[in-house]
Amino acid sequence: MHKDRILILGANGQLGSVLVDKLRERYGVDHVLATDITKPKIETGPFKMLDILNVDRLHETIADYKITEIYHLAAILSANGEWNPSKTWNVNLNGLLSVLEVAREDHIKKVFFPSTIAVFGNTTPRENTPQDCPLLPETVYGMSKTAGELWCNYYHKKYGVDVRSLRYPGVIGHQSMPGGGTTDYAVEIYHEALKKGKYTSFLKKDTRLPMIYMEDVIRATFGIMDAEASKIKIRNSYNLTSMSFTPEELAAEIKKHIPNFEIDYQPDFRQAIADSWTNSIDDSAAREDWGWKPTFDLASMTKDMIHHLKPKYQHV
Ligand code: AKB
Repeated sequence: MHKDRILILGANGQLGSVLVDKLRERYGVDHVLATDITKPKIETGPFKMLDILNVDRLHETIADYKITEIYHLAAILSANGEWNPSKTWNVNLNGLLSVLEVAREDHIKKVFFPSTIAVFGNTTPRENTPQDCPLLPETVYGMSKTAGELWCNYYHKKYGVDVRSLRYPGVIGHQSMPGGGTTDYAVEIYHEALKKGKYTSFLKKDTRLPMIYMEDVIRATFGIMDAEASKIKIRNSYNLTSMSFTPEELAAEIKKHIPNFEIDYQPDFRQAIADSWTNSIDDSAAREDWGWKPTFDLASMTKDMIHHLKPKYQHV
């Protein structure tokens, strides 16, 4: 049995709900404590209601469950974040600061912090975006993650906290729905294609964004967390990618499986957010430092998504 005991903050989200089960497969059900501010739809092991801004409860939880590693996933995403900027800053940035401080005081062995392509902005090179580049994010979510990356670097350099981070592109998976992001269209489209045979995209047909399949995101997250500390040379956050496509290209791939599928386009406020992000990412630092390599492309992801989602909508 594994000695490590894992705490997941923000366990009910798109990634958290999948990561909880993957971590339980690796560490044992009772070694992974899932937490969030609301109850999960399905409990697959220990769960506790926990607000990341409540530092005393965080300390208590770590002591009670003898926690050794933290995955801090709680955040308000790019689109939802724009409805309440100060709340988004508070949850995303002050939440991270409480986690880092608690990790330092309680001698947590490793912390995972997801960053995002939302740290990029209009001054960032748009193609093959380098690891080190100008960051002038346009959303509060992006601002909070950019500042968060700097705080991770600071806590590592100053206090030796072993915090590791990835700049996630848009995440696509059949297991869960995203909540309030700009890349959400790339998950919704599969559900609507199978349910109704048509989808209205809130991004223009030629908006190219970096994306990754859930299986690869889990592999990347375990890849960086399993690596020897000496291999993690970047302590703000690693660029990460797998593929880049537009809504039109994604629709064309779906049409190969659902020939009658139709898409139309009604861009909303999320278009400006997407336009401020980059088209493709250079993740060679992650590949060189700790061996990152994606396995899914647009075609294999689409095949797998449809294979998993089809039974759900068969009788609709
Ligand atoms: C969002 O669209 O806000 C997220 C992200 C790219 O971080 N999926």
